[in-house]
Amino acid sequence: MPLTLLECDKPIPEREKHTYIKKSGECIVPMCNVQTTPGDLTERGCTYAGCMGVVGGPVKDVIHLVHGPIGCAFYTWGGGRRQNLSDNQEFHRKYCFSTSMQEANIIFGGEQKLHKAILEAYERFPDVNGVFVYATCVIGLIGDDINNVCKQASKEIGVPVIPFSCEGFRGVSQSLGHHIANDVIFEHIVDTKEPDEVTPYDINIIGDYNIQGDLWIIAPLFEAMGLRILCTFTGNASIDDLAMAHRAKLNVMHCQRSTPYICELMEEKYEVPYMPVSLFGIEQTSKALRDVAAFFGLGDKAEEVIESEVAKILPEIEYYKEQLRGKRVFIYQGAPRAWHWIKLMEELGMEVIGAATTFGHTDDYEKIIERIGDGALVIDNPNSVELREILIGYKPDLFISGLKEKFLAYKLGVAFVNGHSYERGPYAVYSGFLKFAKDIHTTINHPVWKLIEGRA
Ligand code: CFM
Repeated sequence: MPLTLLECDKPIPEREKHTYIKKSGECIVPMCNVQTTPGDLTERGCTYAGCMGVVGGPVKDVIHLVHGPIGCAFYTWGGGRRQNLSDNQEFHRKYCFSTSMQEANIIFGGEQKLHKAILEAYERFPDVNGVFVYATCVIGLIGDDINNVCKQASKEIGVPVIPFSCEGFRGVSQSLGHHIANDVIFEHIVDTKEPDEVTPYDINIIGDYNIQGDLWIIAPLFEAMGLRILCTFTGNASIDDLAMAHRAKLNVMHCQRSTPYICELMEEKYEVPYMPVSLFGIEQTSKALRDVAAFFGLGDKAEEVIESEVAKILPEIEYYKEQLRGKRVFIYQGAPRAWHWIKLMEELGMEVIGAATTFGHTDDYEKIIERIGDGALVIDNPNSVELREILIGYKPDLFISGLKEKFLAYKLGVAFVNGHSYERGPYAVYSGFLKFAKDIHTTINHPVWKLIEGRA
C-alpha cells in the first residue's frame, strides 16, 4: 500500500498522491512542490515570507522595508521563527518598516511613497549599511517599478538599496522566496567588497540562520580546526560579510533547501566549490567536520575536535538514550530538518514513525524515504485536519513541529518540541544535541499530558 488516503481527505482525493507509506525496496516520492489543491487549508507560507522571513531578515545591519499593506509587515519579527539571533540586538528585528500601502496608493501607484519611505527610514536610522525592499502581492499587481526606485534612492542616500521582487503569490510556497533572495543577494551584493586579507582556510557557512544561537556553537568547531569563517549566510550576517563571500575557498552548505541556489551560482562564477553537511547529532556533525577538514588537509585537527566535543556530552547522551529508547516520533518541519533529524532520533534510540515537510522538493523526500523505516508515514504539506488524524491514529510519543501545530498537539495531549525556533536550544552540533535530548526528555516525561481530557 504505497499511497494512501487519510479518512479526512475523502473530500479532497488529490491528497492521496501526497501521502505515502514507506515500503522497503521502494522509493516512491509523494507528490511535492506543487500548487496546493483548492479546499486544502495548507499551512504553507508565501514567497514573500520565504524571502523576507527566512533568508533576508537575518541580515543584521540593514533596514528591512516591507513595500505593501501593513498586515504583511507582521512578518518583520518572523511569525514562526522569531529567534534569529544577531549581535546587533539594539537594532536588528527591533523595528518594523513598511510603506503601509493604502487604497489611494493602490490606485495611483506606490513608487513615490516607497521613495519617501526609504529616505525617511534612512534619516531616522543613518547607521545602517543598506536597505532591503521587499515587494508584496499588491506591488506585483499594480506594477510599481521597485528596481528603479531603489536605484534612485541608493544614489541619494549613498548605501545599497536592494529590491526583492518576492510577491507572495509567486510560486507554490515559501521555497521560491528562498530562491529569489539567493539570486538577489548574489546579483546585488556578493563581490561588491574585498576582504582586507584572505587566507587559504577561509570558508562560508551557507544556510544557517542562527536560530537561538546555532551559529555561535557551530562556528567555534570550524575555527578550532584552523578555519576562518568569512561569511555566514545569512544568520548574524552583515551586508559587508555577504559582499565578501566570493573570496571563500569552500561553501559549507547546511540548509540544503534554502541555499543550493547561491552555492551553485558562486561555484559557476567564482569557482568556489560547495559541500552539503548536516550539523545535527553526533554522527552527522562528526562526518561534516571530517569532510570539511579533509578538503583543507586538516584531518588530524578534526579528530581532536571531535574527540573532545563528543567526550563532553557522551555520558549524558547515554543517559537520555536509555530513558528515550523505543519512543515513537513524528517529525514535521519545513523541509531538510525532517531528514536531518531522522538519524538524530535514532542516535537517541527512538523510532521515527512519520515525517512530513511543508515545502520539501523531490530531493528532500528521497532523503527522508532512504532514511525512514518500513511502514512509516511520509506526507507532503499536511494541513491541520490531517495532522489531527495522524496524531490520534498513530499516537506518537513525541511530535516535533512548529508554532502553527503546537496548540493542536497540546490540545491532544501529545508531547511536543518546537523544531523551528526551538525550546531551550540551540540544537545544532554536539552541545545543541544534548539540549535537544534534554528538551525531548522533559516533554515526554511531563505529567501535564496525563491531565488533558480527550488525549490522543
Ligand atoms: Fe532551511 Fe531553516 Fe528548514 Fe527553511 Fe523554515 Fe527554519 Fe525549517 Mo522553520 S531555512 S528549510 S524555511 S532549515 S524556518 S531554519 S525550521 S521551516 S526545515
